[in-house]
Amino acid sequence: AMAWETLLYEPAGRVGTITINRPDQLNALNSTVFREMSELLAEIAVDPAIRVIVLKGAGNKAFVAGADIKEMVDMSRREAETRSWTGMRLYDQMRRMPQPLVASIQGYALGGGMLIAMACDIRVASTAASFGYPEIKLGIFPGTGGTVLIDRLIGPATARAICLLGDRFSAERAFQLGLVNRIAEPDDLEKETAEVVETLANYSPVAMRELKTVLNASLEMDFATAREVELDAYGRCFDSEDRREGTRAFVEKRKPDFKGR
Ligand code: CO8
Repeated sequence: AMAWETLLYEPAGRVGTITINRPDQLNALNSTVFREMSELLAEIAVDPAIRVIVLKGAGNKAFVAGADIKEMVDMSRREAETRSWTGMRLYDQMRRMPQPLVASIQGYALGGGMLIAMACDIRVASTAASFGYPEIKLGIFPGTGGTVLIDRLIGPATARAICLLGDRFSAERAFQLGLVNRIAEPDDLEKETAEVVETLANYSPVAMRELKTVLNASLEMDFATAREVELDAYGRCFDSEDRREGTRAFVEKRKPDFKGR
């Protein structure tokens, strides 16, 4: 296993847990985090043992308090644009991972931190977590695809208010908006995350991968094109041993044992 400067990675059984590990900076995303996340995900993508990825932040205060503002003070426009590309490519890479990603959010998920949570497939949050896009207070806005993505995920009226006002909102509110899929008392976050993870870890990795392909296409393409992607992905999925196992197990009234082929 590699040693990372800003990340911890713990593979255990079918689950790979990534912790963004800059707790004294509230896990702010600096250029090293972006680079290391991308390298680590590239390794996990080709590890067939790992069926689910959990993303969390170190410490109990923050999931991720955003992109690193200290790096931005003297940054040129060119550097900022390059950085935004790097960020967007990371968020795309996360969505394109064959394995589902589950964000486990115990504290602040702000700006680029809310965005990295939204690049995960499922979000579980503690009632102590809080969310928001505070960028407008810095004289910028969520420029790493964040403005466009939130608009797609939760609808334009609320997305606009979140971007323009920049205020923080609770996990309960995030849950109401559909931004968070499940909320838990702080002490139960780990257990509730583990439940979601176990569910995902037992499904067919083939179906999971193909399904994510279609959902990504739907996010990014027009209806007709996305449906063509869907038909293709469904065909590939239907060709799998896992599909035979899943349907057969139903008929035989037993639990399926998916192999990932
Ligand atoms: N960047 C850098 N350092 C940070 C960040 C951050 N986003 N957030 C917190 N820190 C640091 C603080 O500076 C402080 O460090 P130090 O001890 O060196 O002064 C340490 O973390 C602890 O933070 P606080 O003392 O501020 O803790 P509080 O409990 O008082 O406050 C808050 C917690 C409310 C979360 C507060 O830290 C805060 O407002 N943080 C900034 C939140 C924010 O504005 N996030 C958006 C950042 S911009 C962004 O994400 C843009 C995305 C688009 C571009 C992406 C390019 C790839």
